[in-house]
Amino acid sequence: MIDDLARLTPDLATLGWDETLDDWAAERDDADGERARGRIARVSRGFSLVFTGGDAVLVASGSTRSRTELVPATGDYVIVVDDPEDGPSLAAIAPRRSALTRRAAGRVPEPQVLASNIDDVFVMEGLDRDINLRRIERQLVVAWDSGAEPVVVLTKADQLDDPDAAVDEVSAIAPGVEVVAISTITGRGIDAIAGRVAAGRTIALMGLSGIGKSTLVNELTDGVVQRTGEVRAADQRGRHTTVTRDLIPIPDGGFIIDTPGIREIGLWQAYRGMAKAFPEISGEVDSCRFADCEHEKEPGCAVRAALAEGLIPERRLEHWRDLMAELGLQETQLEEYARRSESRDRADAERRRDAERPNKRKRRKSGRRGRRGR
Ligand SMILES: Nc1nc2c(ncn2[C@@H]2O[C@H](COP(=O)(O)OP(=O)(O)O)[C@@H](O)[C@H]2O)c(=O)[nH]1
Ligand SMILES: [Mg+2]
Ligand SMILES: [Zn+2]
Repeated sequence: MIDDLARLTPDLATLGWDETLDDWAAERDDADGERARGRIARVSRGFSLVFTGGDAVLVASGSTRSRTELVPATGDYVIVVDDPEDGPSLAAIAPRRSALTRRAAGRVPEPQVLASNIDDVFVMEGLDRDINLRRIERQLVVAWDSGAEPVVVLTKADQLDDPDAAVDEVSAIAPGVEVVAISTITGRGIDAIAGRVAAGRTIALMGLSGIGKSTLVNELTDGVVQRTGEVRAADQRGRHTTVTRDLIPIPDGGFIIDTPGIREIGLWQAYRGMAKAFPEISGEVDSCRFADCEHEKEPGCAVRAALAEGLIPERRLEHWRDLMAELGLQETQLEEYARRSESRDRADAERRRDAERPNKRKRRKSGRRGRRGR
C-alpha cells in the first residue's frame, strides 16, 4: 500500500508550489548540499514521504516532538537536502497558510499539526449510527481554527429513509457551514464533493474511523491509491485501515488528505475556531457589561439576555462553556509547564556557573548540600 503513494509523481505546480514559495526557497539556497523542493505526502512514525516533482523521497523525521525542531505535517511545503553520507533530510518548512491542529495526545500540553496548507476541511459523521452533535461541533471548532473552510459531510446516506432531516438537524448547529449528505453506494452528493476538489485545492478529512473517509477517497481518485481493502471473499485478506496521514492526488487536480480516525480530538488554543463555530454566542460576549463576564450571574450579561430571548439554544451555551473551560484549563497547564521549565533552565544555568567557578563552590559546607539532596 505504501508504494501506491510513493509511485505517484505530481509536478511542483500541481502540488501548489507558487511564486511566493519560490521566493521563500530562494532565500535558503545558499546552504550546502543538493536541494529539492517538495510537499510532504505522508507523515508516519519516524519518517516522512515527500513529493518533489520527480521521484518521491523518504526523509527521517518525527511526527510530534523532535529534537531537530522541524516537525513536518502532511501538506507542508519543504526543502529537502540530500547529504551524500546521511541521506535526505528536511532543511526547512515553509510558513503554513492554514493548519489543522489538535492538542497532541499525552499529558504535556503541546500542539500537533495534522494537515497543512488546506483549503477545506470535511468534518465527517456517519448516518449509520446516532448523530453526535457535540462531536460535530468540536470538530467544527478545530476545522474553523485551521483557517480553512469547514464542510460537514454526512456519510452513508443510504442508511436513512430521510437524510434531509439529518442535514437540517446538523445545519442548525453549524451556522455558515455547508452540510452535505453523501452515499458512495447511491452516488448521492458525490458531485457536490467532487466540485470542491478542484485543481490547486487541498482538502483534509476528519472524523471517526469507519465512517467512510477512505471509501470517499477511492471514489474521488478512481482507486489510484487503494485506501480501503474490500475484504476479498475468497481469502479474507486485503483489508486496509488507514494509519498514516496521506496527501492523495485527485486525477483532475487537487489533493485530499486522508487521516486515521481520531476518537476524541483535543482543542489547541482554538479561540478563533470557537468564535466562528459559535457565532451566536461570540457575537454577544463583547456586549456584556463586564469584560471578564463569566455569563453566570453578572448584571448586564448579553449572553444570558440572548439565552432568555431564545436566540441562543441552551445546549449550545452549555457546550460552548465546556469547550471554553477546556481551553482555560490548557492555559493553566501551559503556565505551569512554562514555570517548571523556567526553574529547570535556572537550575541548569546555576550548575553551569558553578562548574565555571569551582573554587567558590568548594568553600560551601558539604552538609548543606547533603540536606538538599542531589
Ligand atoms: N452503506 C454505506 N457504507 C459505506 C459507505 N461508505 C463507506 N461505507 C463502508 O463503511 C466502512 C468503513 O469505510 P472506510 O472508508 O474504511 O472508513 P474510514 O475508516 O473512515 O476510512 C466500509 O465497510 C465501507 O464499505 C456508504 O456510503 N454507504
Ligand atoms: Mg480510512
Ligand atoms: Zn456575559
